[in-house]
Amino acid sequence: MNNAHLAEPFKIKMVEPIRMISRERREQALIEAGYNPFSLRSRDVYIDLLTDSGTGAMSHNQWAGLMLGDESYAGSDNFYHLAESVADIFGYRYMIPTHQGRGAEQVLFPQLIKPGQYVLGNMHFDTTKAHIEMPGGRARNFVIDAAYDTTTYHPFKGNFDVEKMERFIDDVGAEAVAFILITVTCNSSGGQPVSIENIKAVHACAKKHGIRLFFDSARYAENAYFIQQREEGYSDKSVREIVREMYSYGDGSTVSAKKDPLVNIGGLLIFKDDEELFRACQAMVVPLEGFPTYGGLAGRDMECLARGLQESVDEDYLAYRISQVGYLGNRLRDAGVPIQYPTGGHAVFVDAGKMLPHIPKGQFPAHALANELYIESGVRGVEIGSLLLGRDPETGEQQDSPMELLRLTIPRRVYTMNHMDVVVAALVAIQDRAKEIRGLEFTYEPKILRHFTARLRPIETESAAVAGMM
Ligand code: P70
Repeated sequence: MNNAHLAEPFKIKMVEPIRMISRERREQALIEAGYNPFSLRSRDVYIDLLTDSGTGAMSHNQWAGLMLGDESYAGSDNFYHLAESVADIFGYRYMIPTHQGRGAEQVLFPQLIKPGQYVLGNMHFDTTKAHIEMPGGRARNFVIDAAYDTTTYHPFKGNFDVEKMERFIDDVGAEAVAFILITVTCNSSGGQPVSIENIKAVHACAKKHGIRLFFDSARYAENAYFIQQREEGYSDKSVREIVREMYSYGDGSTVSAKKDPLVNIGGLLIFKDDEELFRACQAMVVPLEGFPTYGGLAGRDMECLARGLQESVDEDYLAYRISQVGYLGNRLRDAGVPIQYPTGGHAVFVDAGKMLPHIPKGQFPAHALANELYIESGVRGVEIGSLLLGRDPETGEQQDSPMELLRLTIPRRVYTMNHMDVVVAALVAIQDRAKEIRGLEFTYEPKILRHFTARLRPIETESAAVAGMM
């Protein structure tokens, strides 16, 4: 059953051509991009696995909704439809649309964080961490140790080590903690789910200390699907019911709608019942994002999102989605390519630290692998490791990344299994000459979120030069 996969629960009505440019042109394109796939033009990419964010295909129902956009500045019909959909899916009363997930972060976080306070999470993702640090907060991760062991199976590698977090709160005092943030699924540990049992334990800990609990929601439906498949007592519950239960333990959530809710742009800031905090955020959304009934989105975008939220919990879709990602992971694993195991919801994470042990962390092995993959096959992946983690904002030292991963992120409803096979063949070919791949150094290093715009070059070493002559 290892390589079994489900057929797509949709048929294709419109196609967008993609093309592969020659190896020579790919090499040239990468040099021009400063050895950073983020700076490649998308027309030079064959299969784009940079992100699952905003890259999904909308359904015909969503496209139809686009035509029903009510572009009134205030009180758009689509806003009210979206609020209904949010209440239906998450069970939350208050909703503010934002242009994307980080829009919600920039509105909410300064309301909650006093300089020097901590925000405790399983693993904070990049823009989230930046938005914690901008108002003077300090991001701390408490994911279980099993998350860092890519070879060993654990059903919920996104779980918190709640005891460790308890000890931390006891040490610093509850008043030094701004809030707790559960990222579902846990992107940085490999799109790994958090169990209901763990969410409950985090909730109990937050309650005991009088600390607010929020979700960072990009892949909540994939998380709920894993709970249904893996957690005792949940196999008979629907994904809808599980999502409702997950959110019943939180006070609110920032949502990147560009992932599970299947839209190309959009975000949400939602609250269960805290009217005061909602009002404070509503006031701030006006200067930062837009009037509270559009928050940076067009009416038509809100309509697509209202519909996408409903589609996100469709179980035929989720079964196919998770099976496609699993298929890529299983085929790579069968071929001996080291990956985070089990595969996550939105991506396969190749363990570049294991695949390229000759490249030190400071020379970004996963980024070197991303570049090699592009040269080999025109496939664009993304580094999730030292380059993304960056420097400690207080000391300026490179932070120690627990893993060096190359993320192969699968856009929703976009590529077929044949595309997955192309990716497998490319990585298998690279594995045979992994020793020749060289590390990288900066020629330009931006101060914040450096991975997006950095420029780099391969390091010339004696052994690399010798390898190059062979
Ligand atoms: C991704 C993108 C965005 C994100 C997220 C979580 C758990 C918030 C946000 C911000 C970012 C990215 C990374 C590498 C390449 C391209 C894009 N994640 N919370 O792909 O949401 O983007 O809507 O502002 O994963 O994982 P938004």
